[in-house]
Amino acid sequence: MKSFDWRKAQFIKTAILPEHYPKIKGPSGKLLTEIAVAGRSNVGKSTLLNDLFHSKKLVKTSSTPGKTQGLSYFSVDDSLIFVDLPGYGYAKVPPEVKKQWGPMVQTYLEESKSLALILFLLDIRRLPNEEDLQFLKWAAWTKIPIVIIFSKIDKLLASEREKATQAILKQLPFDNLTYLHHSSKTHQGTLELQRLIIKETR
Ligand SMILES: Nc1nc2c(ncn2[C@@H]2O[C@H](COP(=O)(O)OP(=O)(O)OP(=O)(O)O)[C@@H](O)[C@H]2O)c(=O)[nH]1
Ligand SMILES: [Mg+2]
Repeated sequence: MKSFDWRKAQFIKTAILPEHYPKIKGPSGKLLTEIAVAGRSNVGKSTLLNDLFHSKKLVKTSSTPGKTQGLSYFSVDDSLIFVDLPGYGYAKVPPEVKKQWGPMVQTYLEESKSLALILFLLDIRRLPNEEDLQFLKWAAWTKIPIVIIFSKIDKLLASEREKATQAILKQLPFDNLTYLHHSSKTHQGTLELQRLIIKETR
């Protein structure tokens, strides 16, 4: 297999409507496989992408949560596409932007032609809320594989993680979910996640 360089990540564009989704083809002429990164605002989606790409600033992270309001597309090594989905649940976002979020994300899940994997982030310290469960239901409806990523695990002691994990899993309406633990601060879980992505998209 061709070796894969995560550092060769590039920003492509931001899109809102399906007619603006980039359609990037690989050497075989097929659309490149897409991976979506989803979760509430501030959960660490953009930071996780920078961590995967070994980059500090390619993906804009928010000092102002809720700033990522379109679908942000990135390519890696001309082989994979990552889509940083806008986060939900930030109180200060204007109502008209909030209203747009659901249709935009739902349309994306239905319309994307090459979506192969959804990385769904949940903060290890918080129980899922209604919006998290709503997103999971939409995602499950598409039948696209979902991996739950428990983010910011550096914020808990290793001894507290298992209990926190089980408490969250208990609230999710699905069994047999694939999950892993990750910290963009310590990079714990990064290699495991990269391997999982390669495996799931091959
Ligand atoms: N301690 C710690 N902080 C993190 C981690 N990941 C992200 N953060 C911090 O959490 C904040 C939000 O991170 P973002 O990556 O911007 O979150 P987001 O999910 O992209 O948020 P939106 O774009 O608003 O949807 C930033 O201050 C990050 O530095 C982590 O693994 N550990
Ligand atoms: Mg973001």
